[in-house]
Parts: sequence; structure tokens; C-alpha cells
Amino acid sequence: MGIAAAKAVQALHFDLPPLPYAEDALAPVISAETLSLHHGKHHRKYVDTMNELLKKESIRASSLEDVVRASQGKLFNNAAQAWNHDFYWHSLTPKKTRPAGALLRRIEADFGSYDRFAEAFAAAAAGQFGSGWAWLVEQQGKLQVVTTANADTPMARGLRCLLTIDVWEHAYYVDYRNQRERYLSAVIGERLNWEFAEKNLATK
Ligand code: MN3
Repeated sequence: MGIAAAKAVQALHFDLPPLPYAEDALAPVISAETLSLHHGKHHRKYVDTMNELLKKESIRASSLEDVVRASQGKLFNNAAQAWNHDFYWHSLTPKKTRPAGALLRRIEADFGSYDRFAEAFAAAAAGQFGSGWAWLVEQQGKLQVVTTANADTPMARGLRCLLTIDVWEHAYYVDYRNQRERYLSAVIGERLNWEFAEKNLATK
């Protein structure tokens, strides 16, 4: 038993990433109370459960993306939720942004206009039955809106994700009760981070 053997049995461990802004920075669209619960309790729980499962399951992975792509069942659900939530925090921003330049031209080519995209994104997110996510992705060279159920994520299938919105009730119930459409309209209109989307589109 040398150092290498000891290293080989060291379980992968991930820390809860901090929010990229203050808890009150998205208010009034998303309150500090929602962010505190959603990041501090829900997101943390997914990360903690994933870390516990990683102590028991041996998996060939060096990044969170690897864990998501290589896992199934309970480990997949928790790892995917850990990744989805970090991606969601970065999909939101305190300042109002709009797509510009090359990204705006792609939106116009694939959806007709920015407004048509916003309608399609809201409709898909509103229509996701039960818990899940709405995504703007690039698939076969085209920008598309897709939804996934529960923890599922387009990243696991190798799609390039640009933006996401969490449509689990815990994302909006404190601020909007059961009115998912009001949450979607406020987030899409006021808080989507188009600089993040642009960066994701440019990444190789
Ligand atoms: Mn959530």
C-alpha cells in the first residue's frame, strides 16, 4: 500500500459552488428567501447526496460533467441536479440583458425573432408537466428550445446548453405560489443572462 493506492480509493468530492451574485440580487423577480432555500437547501442537498453516493460507487470521472454522463439512477439524479442548478444560477443575472450580435442573428434565423423565441421558451417551460427544466440548446447546428423532466439534462446527451430555467415548484412557489407563467414571464423578460449564453455558444 503506497500513496498511489491510498489515492486510488479517495472518493470524488464536490463542493457546493457559491451563487454568482448576492442572494437578494435577483429580487423582486426571485426573492432572497427563494434563493436562500433553493441554493442553500435544495442545491446543497443534491451535492451532499451525490458526495455520499460517490463514496460507495466507483466511477471513472474527474469532473461533475463526467459523473453525470457516466452514472444512472440515484447518482445520476443528484449529480445532474448539482450540474443543472449551477448552470441555472449562471443563466440568471441581476441586470436586464438581451441577445446581441451573432447570437441575436442565430435567434432570428432559428426562431424568427427574439419575441418569437421568448414566447416559445415560455410556452415550453409552462407546458413541462410536473418537475423539470426548460433549455435553450444548440442541436445539429440549430438553436432549439427543449424541456427535460425531473433531473434530466441535455448535457448528458452531449448537447450544447446555452440557458436554462428551473420549473420545479421550489424555484417559484415562495414568490409566485402556483403561478408558473408569472415566474417565467418575469425571468425571461428581466433576468436571463445573455452574456452567459453567448459564452456557451462560443466555447469549443
Ligand atoms: Mn431547483
